[in-house]
Amino acid sequence: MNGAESLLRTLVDGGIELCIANPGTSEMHFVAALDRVPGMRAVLGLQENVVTGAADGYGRMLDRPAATLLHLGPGLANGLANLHNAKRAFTPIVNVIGDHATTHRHLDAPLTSDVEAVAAPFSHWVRTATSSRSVGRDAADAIAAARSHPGQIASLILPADASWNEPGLPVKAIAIADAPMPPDESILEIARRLASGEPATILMSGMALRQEALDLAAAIAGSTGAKLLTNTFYGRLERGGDRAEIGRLPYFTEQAVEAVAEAINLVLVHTPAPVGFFAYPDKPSVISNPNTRIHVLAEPGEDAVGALRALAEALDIRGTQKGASASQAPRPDRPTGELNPLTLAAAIGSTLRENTIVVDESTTAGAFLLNATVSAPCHDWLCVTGGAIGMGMPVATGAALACPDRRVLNVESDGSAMYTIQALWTQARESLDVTTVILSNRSYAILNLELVRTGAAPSKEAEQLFNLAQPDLDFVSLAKGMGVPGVRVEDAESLVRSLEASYDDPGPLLIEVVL
Ligand SMILES: Cc1ncc(C[n+]2csc(CCOP(=O)(O)OP(=O)(O)O)c2C)c(N)n1
Repeated sequence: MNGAESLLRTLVDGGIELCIANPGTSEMHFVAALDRVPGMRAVLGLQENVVTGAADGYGRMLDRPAATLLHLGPGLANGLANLHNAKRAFTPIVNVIGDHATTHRHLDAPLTSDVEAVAAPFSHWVRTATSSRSVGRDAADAIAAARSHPGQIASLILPADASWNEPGLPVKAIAIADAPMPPDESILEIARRLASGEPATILMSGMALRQEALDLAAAIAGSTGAKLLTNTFYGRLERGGDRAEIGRLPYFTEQAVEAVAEAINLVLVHTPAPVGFFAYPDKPSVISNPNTRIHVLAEPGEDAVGALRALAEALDIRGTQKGASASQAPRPDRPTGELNPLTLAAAIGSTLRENTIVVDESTTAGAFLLNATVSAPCHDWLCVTGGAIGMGMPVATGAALACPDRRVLNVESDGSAMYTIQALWTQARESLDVTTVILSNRSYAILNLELVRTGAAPSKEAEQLFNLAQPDLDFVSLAKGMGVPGVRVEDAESLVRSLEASYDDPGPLLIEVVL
């Protein structure tokens, strides 16, 4: 057995069943070994930011890592933006990054670079394998790092000779410890603060946005009068149906400041204290009121459900009633007429089906989506966690690979779509049930807003740089060229019909919504 095979066997033994890959010459022995190792599915992504984004979507849905296969420093560099989003989502991923053979590195051949240095800012764990004998151990350590709490990015650099040399020695999976509980004293202190009746907000993200944690938090909020909010962007929120409703901290600084202004106590669960997404000359960077006391109920690596249960017990709240905190708002009616952000949201809200996974990279045109879907049947909501656009189509692809029995609805603004549009090809090749709704406003619309908000002067150049018309992008043709059927809709009735048709028919479909 060579090093590559031992690496693959170790990955499979560690529960990694999917390798999303964009390989090159230095990864040939890894690719060849795939045939000899049952249990590993390999899926091709046509650019590395598709690969890393798909691994993010997969990990967010299953809470366990996929592997990526990337080609030296440049291949990794292409995938960094979505690795950044994955890191911000606490998604577990094991990157396998091929590199030149150890005997070749000193020659500075064209593809040579400092791969560790490229990986480091976007990884929690980085190691370069040194021999075929130790690569199995390295892989087991990488899996353990990725699966530790909260999920982590582990990057294992694989010199070609560590791959092709023999012997390779597979290593058994390392047991992962449960997430630790936060200290009792801090839970009791938070219970005292919440019981005092002082205005409080509980701000949540990470694993606190899963149903059990949400139900506990809603019971705590209901009994103490605290307000419940998610941070603005999160990896995955379980919502709809009988799940507890939770508001969202707004994106714009002044609205976010307003949302938490009254809190005397701000309780954080799996999220840092909120800060402005950007700095502006005349706006604060810190969102919370300077008089607010900030309490950490559970750090991202700690047990959020356990902490919320302990807090509920300390407050003498016994049990949660299923559905008690679910939204009572009516679902929107099927819209008719002109397509705009409101009718778009109503079309999605009125048709969304049970168990759909929504990947939201809708930017400005999606402003009403969360409200319009709050009373839809149970579904999951995935956001751009790190602000690096171009995540939606890859993450949707990975979520569909993770959950083949669920429909993925990717609501995707047109500018963001163009970063990683080749994800559609993987969706077609793997027959994935992904409905992509392109919000075609032919603009980087948010940048027009931000130009004004930063106080920069509007200019002709800016107008030109934020405008995606001339030529108009033809998304239906782009999709067709990658094997995905597409339809362009120009009124709300057609959008509703196309959404329902896509939910009924297996495989991917792209719907271009002309706004
Ligand atoms: C990787 C990356 N590059 C550039 C940006 C800057 N940026 C933020 S939003 C945006 C345009 C978004 O346009 P679109 O997706 O069409 O949404 P719209 O604003 O029109 O709703 C750009 C270029 C970014 N956030 N991330």
